[in-house]
Amino acid sequence: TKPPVVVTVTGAAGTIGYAALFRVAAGAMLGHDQPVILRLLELPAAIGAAEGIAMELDDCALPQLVDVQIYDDPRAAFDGVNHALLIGAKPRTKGMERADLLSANASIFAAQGAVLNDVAADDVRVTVVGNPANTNAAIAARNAPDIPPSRFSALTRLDHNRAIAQLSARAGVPVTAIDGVTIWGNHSATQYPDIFHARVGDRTGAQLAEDRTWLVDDFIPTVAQRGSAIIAARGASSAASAANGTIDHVQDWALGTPGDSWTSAAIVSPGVYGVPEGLVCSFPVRSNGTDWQIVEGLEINDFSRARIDASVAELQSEIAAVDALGDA
Ligand code: NAX
Repeated sequence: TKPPVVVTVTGAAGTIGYAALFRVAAGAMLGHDQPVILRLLELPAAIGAAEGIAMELDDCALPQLVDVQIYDDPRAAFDGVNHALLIGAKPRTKGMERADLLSANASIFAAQGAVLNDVAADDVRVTVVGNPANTNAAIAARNAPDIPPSRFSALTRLDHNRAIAQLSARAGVPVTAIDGVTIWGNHSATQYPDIFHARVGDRTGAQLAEDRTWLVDDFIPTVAQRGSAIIAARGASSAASAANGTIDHVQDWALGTPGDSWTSAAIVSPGVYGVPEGLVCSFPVRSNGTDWQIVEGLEINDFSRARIDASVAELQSEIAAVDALGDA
């Protein structure tokens, strides 16, 4: 059997953590032949809840789950970690300014990046889910000078999956008949779901995009504002679908994307597609099982360019706000 992989989940007792842990432990993320050691990192106030989750994980008697360990100390939780799922973050509370949210999270992710730099496994891969996810990932990466920036990513796979689901409904084709969708930019309302390179059954995304009213007034806002629609309907933010996106993201990263198909992930920009180097921006990506590779050479039309630029401008303003506050 393979040696176990260490997966550390922060915010493990939160709603996304709870939805993710059981599937990770059951082999949905790294494969059913891959033993896993789960490390749950939580704030001291949620350690009791994490202990309850560990009891439930025990009670599943899962064959691939080697051990469950609970921590409130990041240094211990990240020691030797292979996959860090950074889900825990400070939520935006009533009356909180966006700058305060950025600042509070910048402190958390700067500290976690520095600790990962010191104690993580040499092959560590980091997936940031906690919001503002892109900027949190950028902050973590720049506080981890010994870890290649390519090992840091932020989740836009939920947005990607939402776009596929909307296209499937629109075109009346199964999700498996859809490929070549891209989420560009920030995991926020400015994100741009690009279908111009997509294949949707026996049609192309470009053909569907000829209906500009649908594209502009329906498809793009439905995908970009899906999180708010879920909150309005459910009274709570996306949890199981966010956990599912996280698992899809890590699975593709660790096991590789199939064939020529691509997915979306926010990664540190090497300065392509007009995205300044160092920003953590969502791109079309493939994985060879080790690294994400940006799909290069896609033609970006004016419609797409304006929307990508707007989301990139938001990413720049987030980093500028963090820098102005001097927290990270
Ligand atoms: P919850 O509030 O249910 O859980 C968060 C958990 O994190 C809590 O248990 C808290 O104790 C813990 N925590 C906070 N700071 C921590 C720290 N410094 N170290 C360890 N644990 C810490 O939130 P949940 O609904 O699970 O959402 C988690 C994060 O995901 C939020 O920031 C949320 O905005 C973000 N999301 C990101 C998505 C994405 O696609 N990138 C989509 C879903 C979600 O909105």
